[in-house]
Amino acid sequence: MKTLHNAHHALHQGREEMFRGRMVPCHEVPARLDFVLTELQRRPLGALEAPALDDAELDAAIARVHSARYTAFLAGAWDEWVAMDPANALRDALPSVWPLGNRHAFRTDVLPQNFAARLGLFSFDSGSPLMAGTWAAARGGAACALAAVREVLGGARSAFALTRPPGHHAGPDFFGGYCFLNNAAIAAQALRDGGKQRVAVLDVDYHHGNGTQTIFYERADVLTVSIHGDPATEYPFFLGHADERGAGAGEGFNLNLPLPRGTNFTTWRAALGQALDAMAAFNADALVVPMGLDTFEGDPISGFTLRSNDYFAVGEALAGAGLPTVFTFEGGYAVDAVGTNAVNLLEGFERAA
Ligand code: Q9C
Ligand code: ZN
Repeated sequence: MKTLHNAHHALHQGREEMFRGRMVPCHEVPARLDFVLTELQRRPLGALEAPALDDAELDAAIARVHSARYTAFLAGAWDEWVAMDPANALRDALPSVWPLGNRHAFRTDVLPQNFAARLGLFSFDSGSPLMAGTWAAARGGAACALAAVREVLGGARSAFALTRPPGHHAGPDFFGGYCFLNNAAIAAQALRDGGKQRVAVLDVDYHHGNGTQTIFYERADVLTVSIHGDPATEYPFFLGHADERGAGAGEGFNLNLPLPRGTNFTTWRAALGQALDAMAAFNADALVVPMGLDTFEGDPISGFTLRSNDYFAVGEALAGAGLPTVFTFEGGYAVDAVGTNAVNLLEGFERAA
């Protein structure tokens, strides 16, 4: 399995995130990726490559998933932030005002001139700082997802897009949950555009993949499945319930498997079995796995109790689907274990593939 890693990831390096009324150090730190890369050097699964960033195809692939006004916002965000106040050059940008949803009558069709307002328009939380290098880092991540898709379309059984910031909370026109561009959705769409007929996305991050769900909610050609902490108590709270089954043509093509905080591997593994059954019934011809390692017992912001050895079995079970598979790196905040856990999963996959 080839790994496509993002050489630009450390350009995105938030200082603090808002958490319950105070600023706390960011959980989503560059060392997360470095630990995975180091472990992959110690236990190689295949070549490690850093895809180039300047590619017109890349912008086209991003535009298949994200709106033009959102990517234009991201591309110019830092300059506008600093233009608001030169002192902002020393601060990360965080939103603090939101238009909320349709039922609140706030308008989202008129683009505000005020940049702080636009930060709110294009986000859903205040935990995702944006800084000078965010756009370049996020775009570098999309490049990894796209290069991983090219590997698989070229006949490889699997490929790994090792990138941060993560992606699965980002929607068509919003960031949040530490995510800016939805790498897994970009990969799924690129697989469709590359000739795969039915693509499944199986999200194993602790948090519901709300962005991916929203992107594909009304489509029958991409099955979205997510196993996650129950949104009744867990982030992102406002999406991820079991009764969200898709809409319109996409009805029946979204499956949420929420599990209570505290869930152990035996129960989690049973949910994975359900997810794999749904995928088999869908008859997918390609698979994208948004791979979060925050299901780990030692994760500081999550609540499942998977152990490092369990990830071998997760990888083996995923390989059992027998599909060309793209992995994207998502959450996992027990930083010194994230390399071991990620490579355990991928090695389990490789052994069984
Ligand atoms: N105390 C991903 O795993 N903050 N994003 C929750 C919990 C947001 C997680 C605070 C967590 C986002 C990609
Ligand atoms: Zn997560």
